[in-house]
Amino acid sequence: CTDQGTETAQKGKITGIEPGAGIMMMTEKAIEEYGLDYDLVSSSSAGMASELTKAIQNEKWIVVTGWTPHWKFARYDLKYLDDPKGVYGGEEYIATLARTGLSEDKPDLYSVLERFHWTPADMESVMLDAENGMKPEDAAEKWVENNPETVTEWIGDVSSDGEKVKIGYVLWDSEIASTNVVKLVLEKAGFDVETSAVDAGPLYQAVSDGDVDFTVSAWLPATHQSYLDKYGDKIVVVRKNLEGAKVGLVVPAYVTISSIDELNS
Ligand code: PBE
Repeated sequence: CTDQGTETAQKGKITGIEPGAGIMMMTEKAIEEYGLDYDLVSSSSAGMASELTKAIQNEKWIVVTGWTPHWKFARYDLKYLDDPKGVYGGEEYIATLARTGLSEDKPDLYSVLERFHWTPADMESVMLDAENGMKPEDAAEKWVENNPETVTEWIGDVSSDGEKVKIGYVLWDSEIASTNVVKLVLEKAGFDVETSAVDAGPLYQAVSDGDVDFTVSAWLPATHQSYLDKYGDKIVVVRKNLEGAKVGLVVPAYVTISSIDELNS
């Protein structure tokens, strides 16, 4: 393998993110199903991104757990490795999940959630501003200011006098972006919003226990399938809030292989 980036130091390693992420379980399965001679090393979303940046600066070989929407595709020339065994599923969507009883307890809030949906380009623009140095709240504010009609449509005729709302999420860049936008929109509608960031497992647990009102962070049908299997009977799927998402193994374009089954070659 001398032509695919000359450095082989990172070979044998897949740079991962938080252990509870669906993409980490999928990657363990990919290592097994493709018989890969690789270790999945867990990290954080931010840690994965900085290792990717470092590798690209030195044109080093690297493979990371990646997903779309994500700012990294705007910033770098990257590609997904083909997945002929379909371990990473196909097209994913992001869904809003509510605790049971939310539509009866807080119908105004629930109606906003029934309307909230946006596009990968929307989410990516918030992520990119945050990556370029804006605070996530400010990046969200910029998007809200630039999209007044959409925001007005989501809010509808809802006007709360400070009803308390709890949103759960995970510190994945995509969910930092969406959660900050939804928080701001609900505040515009008069709600008193609290967010809490936890790992994926505890997030599903919190929605099913009713410790949070909702999350906009569910990746389906494949990525979080095991969580939904475990907690789904006490969770309400409100709607898809983004279509056209994807997860998989991602490499810089200068890495010459194109498929997961070439990783051992
Ligand atoms: N992600 C981003 C998450 C969902 C959102 C793809 C890293 C995962 O569970 O894998």
